[in-house]
Amino acid sequence: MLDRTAYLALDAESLPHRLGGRPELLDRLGPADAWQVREVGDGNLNLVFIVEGPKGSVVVKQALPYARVVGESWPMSLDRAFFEHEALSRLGTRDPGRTPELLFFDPAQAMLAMEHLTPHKVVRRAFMAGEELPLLGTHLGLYLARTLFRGSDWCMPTLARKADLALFAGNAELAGITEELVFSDPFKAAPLNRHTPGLEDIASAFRADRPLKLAAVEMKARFCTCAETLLHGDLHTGSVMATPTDTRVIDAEFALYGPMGFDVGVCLANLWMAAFAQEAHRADARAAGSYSAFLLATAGTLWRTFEADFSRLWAHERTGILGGFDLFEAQGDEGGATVALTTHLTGVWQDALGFAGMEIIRRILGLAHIAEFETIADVVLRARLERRALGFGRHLALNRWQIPSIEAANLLAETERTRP
Ligand code: SR1
Ligand code: MG
Repeated sequence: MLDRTAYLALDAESLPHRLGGRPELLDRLGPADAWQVREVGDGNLNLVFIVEGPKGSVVVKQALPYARVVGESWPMSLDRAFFEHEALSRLGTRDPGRTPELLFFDPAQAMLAMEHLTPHKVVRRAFMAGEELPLLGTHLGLYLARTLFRGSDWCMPTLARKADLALFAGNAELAGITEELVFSDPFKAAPLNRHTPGLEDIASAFRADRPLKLAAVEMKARFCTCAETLLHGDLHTGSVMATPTDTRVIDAEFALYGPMGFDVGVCLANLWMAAFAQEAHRADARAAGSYSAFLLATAGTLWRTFEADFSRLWAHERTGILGGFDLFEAQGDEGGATVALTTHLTGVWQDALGFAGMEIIRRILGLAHIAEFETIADVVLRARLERRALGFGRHLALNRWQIPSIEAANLLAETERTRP
């Protein structure tokens, strides 16, 4: 058990004194007495500091012993910083260059120092500002294919995969948060739930909606029992930073072994929700339509890139215990390997739609909302846009076996988004 008696939350004033002896920081920043520090964390859990010195800048992230979004009444293990470090190390190896460079990890202080991504913006903020990120869909599709494939039994040596499965099973507290907040709370009168005034009828209808609750139970069962690969575990657009030419994935403290479709579905859901919110963020309907078209095109590129790169990896890196080269290619049956790939990708797609539906519903009726909707001051407009998104989320969850393609899903999103 790690001794955390010396743990002390950082603040901007004490940071240079406390970290000024770290060679990794002095190399990057220059002398500590010239450091400028600001706390910039706007997530639900942690402290995040940008530290600037004469030579450069870094980010220092520290876990708090409680959930920042709720306060000290919700104690939370500091071990999540350990799992974030372990996960980012692995994800960065599986898709090199797509995560920030890690500088040091201090387990006793639950603290991680990393590259300061600049001029990158949190993608959710870029979406609200109407900035187009032309490579985002390609980069995220590649990231998803490489991390999900290379963390699974299709690729990894099975002993290493089983050891990782056991390691990340220790992140049970954060897995439990997802299990409750995503798959259970929105479908019952949970104390932490909140919603925009005007959505009482649909919130109540969802709590009484047996097919939807059955879909939630099915998706929760997939999440809890299908330990297929190492997931980021919280891949919404606040966990991605980008410029027009670069994309980085951050904030991996929810990492766990789970179904591939979870990361894909959460990511797609956040692109779709950004489209549903556009009417409130652009000058007119035409501008909203045009930016939504970019968001849906990004979703399309993401999925098609994921499929293509996953298929490439399937052909060349199927070295794990599930590989099956001996059953197919080694016996001249390339077609059999292709059928296995298609079956697998169909499963990932259907899971992704189900998880996307859950993510949309929980971001509107559960505890943790998204800035695209939350910043809409006109609550009548906000409720109208959220209601459309809820209808779409429900449709995805209930019809995940009937939506054949990303183009079909995007068409549904656009139809719901423009519903009178
Ligand atoms: C108490 S944590 C609430 C949410 O914030 C994180 O980013 C996850 O999405 C979690 O569900
Ligand atoms: Mg986060």
